[in-house]
Amino acid sequence: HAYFNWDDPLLLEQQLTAEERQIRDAARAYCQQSLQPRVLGAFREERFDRKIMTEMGEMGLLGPTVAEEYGGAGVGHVAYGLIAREVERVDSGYRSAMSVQSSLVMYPIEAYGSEEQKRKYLPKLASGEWVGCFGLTEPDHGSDPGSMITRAMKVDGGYRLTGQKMWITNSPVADLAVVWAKSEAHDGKIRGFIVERGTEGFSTPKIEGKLSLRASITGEIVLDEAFVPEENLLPNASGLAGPFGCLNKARFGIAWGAMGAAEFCWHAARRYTLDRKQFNRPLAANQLIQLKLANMQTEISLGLQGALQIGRLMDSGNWAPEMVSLIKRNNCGKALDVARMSRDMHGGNGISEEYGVMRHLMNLETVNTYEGTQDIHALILGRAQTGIQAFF
Ligand code: TGC
Ligand code: FAD
Repeated sequence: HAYFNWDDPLLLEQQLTAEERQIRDAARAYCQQSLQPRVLGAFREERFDRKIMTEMGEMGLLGPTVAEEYGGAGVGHVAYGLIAREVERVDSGYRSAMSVQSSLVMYPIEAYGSEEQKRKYLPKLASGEWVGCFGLTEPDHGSDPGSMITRAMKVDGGYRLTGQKMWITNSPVADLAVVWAKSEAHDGKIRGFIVERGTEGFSTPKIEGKLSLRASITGEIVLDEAFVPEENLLPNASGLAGPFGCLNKARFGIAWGAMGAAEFCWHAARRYTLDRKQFNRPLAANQLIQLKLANMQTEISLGLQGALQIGRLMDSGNWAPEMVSLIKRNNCGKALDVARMSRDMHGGNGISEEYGVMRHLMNLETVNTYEGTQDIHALILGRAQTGIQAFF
């Protein structure tokens, strides 16, 4: 029989292609060498280093599934997931910056944009020369984005957008925003607009004082009759299916990313309990500790296996959004449990920034909430199996 790898019990490694392993190894090297050393200061000082986007662009980590003719790498969803896992092994905030750019900005431009929009924006976004953000959530409409109040009014040559978006990753440093608004010229349907920095009536105040995702920059988008030319309307998306189409991709990446953060916390707990002695023997010699390590190993292996399966189904075009809800919900919740347990197993040291586990724990609170909360995904799955809508 096969040798049992404690850190790869279900042999994920063997299920990857040579190209996927190569992409993963390059991403891991960059993340460990360049991101890991910076994260402690960034989190402490609530600071996002804009240069990271340029570095990620150089490494080919932005929009990896986007076609090569538009500056992407044209690789599959599993490769994208593997990148998210490596980035989030360092910090969920860095993964946020990456996944917003890839899944929520580049993807909608590629999937719903005109040829001119793709040629104008995608290469700049792929290289990290430009940063993008995605404005769906509003101060009073989070889980229920269909009730948004941001409006687009038709005027000569384009639209005037008015409204406010809240909790927007990357917005204070973004060169462009993909903004979702109800358009009166399109029967009040939700449409996507590309709003460029410098547009009069468009501002992006930073949100300060986050206790989670401090290495990621978050802000508002304020639109005060901001003029958007006709050519910046995304022509091929109408209704909530537009933004949700992007969320499917981002949620899939998050399911992988959360497992990266969980793996960090699991490995840290194993190392720490092997090294630390109490009552004259390693903490890891106790049954209670081994039970916790076994639970971490089990949940992470199953979570990764689920994410891999959905990645393969996405690549073959044989997937449904509910599958993504299942793994986004499960993997975020399990990652949060693993991080909490690891923090506990580190004793007093667990609360210190030096060990990183409390930072992951705090980050995962956001990861469990954004892109559809734990309970919203339960309602999506509940509706799919009962046929009964329980949101309202
Ligand atoms: P519902 O009636 O279910 O659907 C309305 C229309 O949308 C279509 N649709 C989807 N299409 C593609 N993929 C999906 N996953 C879809 N889900 C729904 C649906 O077919 C329908 O189309 P049509 O053509 O018939 O109109 O809509 P609802 O209003 O009842 O929705 C309820 C609910 C809860 C499912 C939904 O609103 C939801 O998922 N809420 C969560 C909101 C959310 O996830 N927000 C995320 C904001 S972005 C973000 O957090 C980025 S953080 C990233 C980072 O920093 O990493
Ligand atoms: P609410 O919708 O008010 O939910 C509050 C609680 O009520 C939750 O527990 C929820 O599960 C529960 N609840 C809601 N409705 C129901 C119901 N029908 N039945 C039972 N329980 C319910 N958004 C963007 O558009 N772009 C971004 O880039 C972005 N980045 C983010 C970055 C950060 C750091 C954070 C914190 C958020 C970000 N978001 C972004 C917003 C995020 O998607 C929302 O916070 C999330 O969708 C939840 O919405 P809400 O905060 O309004 O919570």
